[in-house]
Amino acid sequence: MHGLHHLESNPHRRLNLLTGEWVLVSPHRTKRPWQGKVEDLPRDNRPAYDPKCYLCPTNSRADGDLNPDYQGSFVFKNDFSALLEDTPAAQYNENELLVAKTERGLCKVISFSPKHHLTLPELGIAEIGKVVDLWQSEFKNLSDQSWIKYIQIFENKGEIMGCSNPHPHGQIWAQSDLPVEIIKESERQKAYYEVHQTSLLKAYLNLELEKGERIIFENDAFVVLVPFWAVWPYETMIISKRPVQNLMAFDTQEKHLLAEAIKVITTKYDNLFETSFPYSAGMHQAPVNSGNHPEWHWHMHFYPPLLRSATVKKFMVGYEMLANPQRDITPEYAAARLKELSIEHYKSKTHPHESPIT
Ligand code: H2U
Ligand code: ZN
Repeated sequence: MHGLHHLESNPHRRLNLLTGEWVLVSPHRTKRPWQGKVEDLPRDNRPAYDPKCYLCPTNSRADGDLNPDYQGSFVFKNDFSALLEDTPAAQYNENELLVAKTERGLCKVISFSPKHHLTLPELGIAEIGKVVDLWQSEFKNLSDQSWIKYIQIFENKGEIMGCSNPHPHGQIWAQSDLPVEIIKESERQKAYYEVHQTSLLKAYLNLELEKGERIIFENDAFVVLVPFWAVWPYETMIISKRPVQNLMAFDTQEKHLLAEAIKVITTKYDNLFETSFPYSAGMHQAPVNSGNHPEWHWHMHFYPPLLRSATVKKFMVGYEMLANPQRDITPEYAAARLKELSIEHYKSKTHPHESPIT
């Protein structure tokens, strides 16, 4: 068996363990790998309170409700929910050619902080911890409703990702069936568990910890790494060291350590191009109200689009739309870059009064 270095400079494919899909890596195209630059973009002078923001305390939302004068985080039902609770069950199938079924669900929005001008990496670990607490209590409330089978907790950050409002916030969608990414990851984890009686991600994590070359950060409960099969240039995952099925299993200490891991990776992301780093991030966890899922191992994905600077993004087009995702810089290279970056936010260095680090 050859070591990875035999592949490293040649075009090769890597297997995504969680989905069974492949990514094409073309490292020979990066003759001069570090082409990153810090752009001199106009400073973001958002106020701490924006009277027109639907997430700021005391303001009104689309449905006419007033937000309370909240501290910490605040959750409400999305006024334009993509899924609705009162959707009746119905199916349509014509000759197995035209197939459809209704989907029941509900969508919530979580404001991470009353402060309009901050983002996750600019919140203190204790404040991020409050967001983790709210994720946990929302997960509990939603999973208490037996018709809900899957709960997706996520954050869409940055205009480039289609995020409508810079006020720090995330979303939760809960639904009566399993979405496609969860179906893929369920099948792969189940197949591994049936053979090995251990979680796929636990085995993968042990190997990564042994190798070390894709590890960005580690504390007693979580590891942040660039997955071997990363598609996005600076894609990462947070994986819990304990193979738990969902975030209800995290105790107070683990919730604090998760907040720390989130703070570290999002701060490093911002520092990479000295910009508020856009991404879609979210947790994957076991389906609910459908029995025990010992194969499922909690993890969080970060999918950031930026490639070379605050404005140069990777496009998933052409060959990637039609055939296969592809990348140039290797996951090992991305991990080395992210690892060496400071965990002190760049803004707090240049504008120490603006960004609390606690
Ligand atoms: P983004 O995270 O993609 O920006 O979405 C924010 C959500 O906030 C979006 O789904 C909802 C939108 O429907 N929203 C409300 O629930 N109430 C409002 O008053 C405006 C926006
Ligand atoms: Zn706001």
